[in-house]
Amino acid sequence: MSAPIYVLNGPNLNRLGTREPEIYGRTTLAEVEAMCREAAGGHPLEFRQSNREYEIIDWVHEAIDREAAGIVINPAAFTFTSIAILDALKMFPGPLIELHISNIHRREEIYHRSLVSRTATAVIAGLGAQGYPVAVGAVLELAARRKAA
Ligand code: CA2
Repeated sequence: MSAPIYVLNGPNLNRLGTREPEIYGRTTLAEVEAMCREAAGGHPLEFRQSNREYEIIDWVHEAIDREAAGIVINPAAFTFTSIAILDALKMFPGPLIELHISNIHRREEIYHRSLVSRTATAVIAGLGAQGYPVAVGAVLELAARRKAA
């Protein structure tokens, strides 16, 4: 069994598709998960969401211990506040994609300074829910390149 891809989602994203559709669209998190599984094409995938910072940190540690193929993370508001999540992500040696549904740089200033970007391999922002399968595809590609190197 190959190493899983982790797709981690931060606070409030369990409400996706129910509020502010002009910013976040109408796709629910369950639909996002299905899109990710399709993009993974049978590759094992751990798809998770939490409103608790410590839980996300524990999942990053789990991904490190399981030598995950890659991590896609939408840290939501923790993007801008959590040095603890940044520190955990810094320990992950594989491909790490920071993902935002909205284009955070077009929004208010409080959404401009990502801490997570300091360690991300790449950042996807503004593609809507479609960014998730794009990110999963990128992780598969980057993991294959890493394996071949
Ligand atoms: O665009 C994104 O994906 C964000 O990571 C979403 C976060 C925001 O703090 C980031 O700056 C950008 C907010 C998630 C809030 O989730 C909602 C879910 C449903 C309805 C409204 C908000």
